[in-house]
Amino acid sequence: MHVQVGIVGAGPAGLLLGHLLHLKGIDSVILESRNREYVIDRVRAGVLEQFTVDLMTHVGLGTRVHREGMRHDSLYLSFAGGRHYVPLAELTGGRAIYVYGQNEVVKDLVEARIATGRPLHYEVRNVSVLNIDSTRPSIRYTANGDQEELTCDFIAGCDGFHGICRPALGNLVTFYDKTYPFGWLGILAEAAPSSEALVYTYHERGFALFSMRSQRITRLYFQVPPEEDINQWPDDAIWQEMLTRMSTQDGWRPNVGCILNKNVTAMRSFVTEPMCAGRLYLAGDAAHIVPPTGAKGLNLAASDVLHLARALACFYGSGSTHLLEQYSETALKRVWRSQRFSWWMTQTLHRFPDGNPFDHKRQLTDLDYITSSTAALTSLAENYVGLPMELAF
Ligand code: RFL
Ligand code: PHB
Repeated sequence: MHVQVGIVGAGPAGLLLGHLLHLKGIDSVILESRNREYVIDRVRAGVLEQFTVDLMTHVGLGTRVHREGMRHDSLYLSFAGGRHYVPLAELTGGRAIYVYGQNEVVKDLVEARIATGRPLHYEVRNVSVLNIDSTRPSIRYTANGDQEELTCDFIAGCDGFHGICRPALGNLVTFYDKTYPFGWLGILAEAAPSSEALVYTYHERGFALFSMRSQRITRLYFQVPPEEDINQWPDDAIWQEMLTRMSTQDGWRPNVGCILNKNVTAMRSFVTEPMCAGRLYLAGDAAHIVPPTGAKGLNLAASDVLHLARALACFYGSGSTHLLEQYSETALKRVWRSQRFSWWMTQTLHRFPDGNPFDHKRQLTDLDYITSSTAALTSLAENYVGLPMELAF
């Protein structure tokens, strides 16, 4: 079997790419190693940039995010016991962020894919990519016990950080990597959000974050050692730590409720350069990882696939490969901007195990400066809501 674009991975990157290509009349097959419920149920991103919501709207996927998503025009930075208001929209000419879970994004994308009738295969095994340096690369895999080979004009590696596509790029790529000496313990709790905006906290016991998923579900995180065993954290101990780090002098604290889900995530910054070799193009977490402090990972997956869809549409429309040749450089500009911001948020808001009292004072001073300078606050706000991007493709 042959297809124009073979897509490995049905996370946000792979599904959105398939949708954009469909709108341009370009054929694709999406291959996913997990089952549909697993991909939808994974608790991951919660914050979408203005650009991502604009893109979803532009390509006909905006109905639910506008109806059920929560638009946030502001956030709080909390430190030294006080909450400081950051008016995101006011500082950025009306741009905002949206709280809309990755689960909901994936549901919307799966529904759109099914409506197109184009192939989306779950639970494929033993996936490998071959002949990427030729004009007929292929994907080999097993489905229902049968070995299959799909030849393609192009392959899109959208298979996340632990996928098989990045290793297939060979040794002509450079990896830029940074791991952090902490992770996040995250919970979903059945509790109404007690703040209308997200609260990012720097506390002497470490970072904490107040977020939400809906009017009745709160999403909370705090910094722990990277290898922390979640079983060492009974629910009562989690709430005690959350309340210790988050409660502020004005009496604000998160509402406590039944914990529905809890896990620990490691943190790293990682970039692959270039994001392609031959006819294999990476997009999303397959190419780069950001620590979640900047809320950028899914948004970068969206900007990557917009660039890639534009380049492939140009190729099929005019035969020109010039946008494909520029894909990596174009995508990496935004990737590095988001990397810098995510690293900056991470190092400003976390306690480092080797940090000393000087570092603590410096971080507090940094936060005090940011929240008292309109220039500094504007810089934070424009990076947090994300840079504008041309939507036409
Ligand atoms: P995904 O979502 O990992 O999807 C890759 C898919 O590929 C499949 N796969 C394979 N399929 C076929 N063959 C193989 N050999 C395969 N190997 C793997 C996988 O099963 C999977 O379905 O990558 P994608 O599409 O690039 O999307 C990236 C986002 O998932 C990720 O960046 C975000 O979740 C990051 N993130 C956040 N991003 C935001 O923009 N805003 C946020 O608020 C935000 N919060 C977060 C986050 C990530 C977090 N964790 C858990 C890392 C909060 C957290 C805690
Ligand atoms: C979330 O709601 O899961 C969330 C919010 C902000 C972040 C990361 C995750 O920076």
